[in-house]
Amino acid sequence: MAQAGIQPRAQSPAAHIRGVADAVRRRVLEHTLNNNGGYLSQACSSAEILATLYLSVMRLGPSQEPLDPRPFAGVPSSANPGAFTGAGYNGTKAPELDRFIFSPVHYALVLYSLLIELDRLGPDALDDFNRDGSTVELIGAEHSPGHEVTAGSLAQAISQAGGIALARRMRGETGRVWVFMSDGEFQEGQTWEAFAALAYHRLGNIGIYVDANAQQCDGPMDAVMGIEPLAERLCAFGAEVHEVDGHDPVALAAPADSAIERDRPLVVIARTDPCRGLEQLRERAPKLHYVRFKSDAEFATYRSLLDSLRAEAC
Ligand SMILES: Cc1ncc(C[n+]2csc(CCOP(=O)(O)OP(=O)(O)O)c2C)c(N)n1
Repeated sequence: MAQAGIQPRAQSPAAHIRGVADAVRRRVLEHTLNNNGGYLSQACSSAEILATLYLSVMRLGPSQEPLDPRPFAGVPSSANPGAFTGAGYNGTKAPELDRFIFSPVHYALVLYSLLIELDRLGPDALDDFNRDGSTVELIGAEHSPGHEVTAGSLAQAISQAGGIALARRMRGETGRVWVFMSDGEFQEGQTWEAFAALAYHRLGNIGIYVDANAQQCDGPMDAVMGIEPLAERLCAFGAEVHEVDGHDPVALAAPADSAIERDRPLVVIARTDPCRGLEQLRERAPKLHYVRFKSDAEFATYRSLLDSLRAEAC
């Protein structure tokens, strides 16, 4: 307890982001235990990146959507005026505000968990996860909370984000476009075509954060198809590139300084650990893509790990 007259030291913004990231990991672990599997290693690698984007980098307004997500209202078409996207959870669209484009949508559980920690979603929002008719999809889509585009076929969102950034510049909007990508998406041709277009159009109003966790679905990136030297390749494609520790909120936020005027895309390659915060997961490497616990002993181990992480957080 603080002594009378002595104020407890306020938490630094970086410590707050770290705390939120840890809470996201705990929620995703709990969900994985209760739902026979989950994209858990993606929470380990990306929690600080996404928390830093929401809490430090992006200029977003308050959520416009209900705490309990609305059910699916059909795909957008002229015959379906009721269709909606999940972008309202990132605030209203305004010329001076930023937009967020979430690309590797199998990370959806991580994003939903973050939105819960940030009170943009209610604490029970995961109750409908992966249920028919729910927008809280296992593989997120444009109607899912926090999502603006459908990008289940990886590497498509960067092209859509480029179009949005170009349109915003043509309209004279000052808000920026932020994209979250995974490293597996740099194995795909569309990503490089999109970067060529971003550089050609001198789009300085777009910033891309890459979760470089060195993993993809079939194992380590290098064992499937290596993408290095990623920074040099992106520089050659005309981007301004920074490589940072992807678990350090200060290092993550530094390149995004809004005072810097750019005429080329910004890329932050966040080097991350797919087992960060859950050392036990290393025993499963390299099979980390989708974690499903099998034996009673494994369930017991991870349940007690969750209990100790919760106790540490108190
Ligand atoms: C175009 C396309 N090819 C393949 C897939 C299947 N797929 C889903 S997730 C994934 C892993 C990709 O690795 P990465 O995006 O780096 O994700 P992480 O390993 O960090 O989960 C793949 C290949 C897909 N969704 N889209």
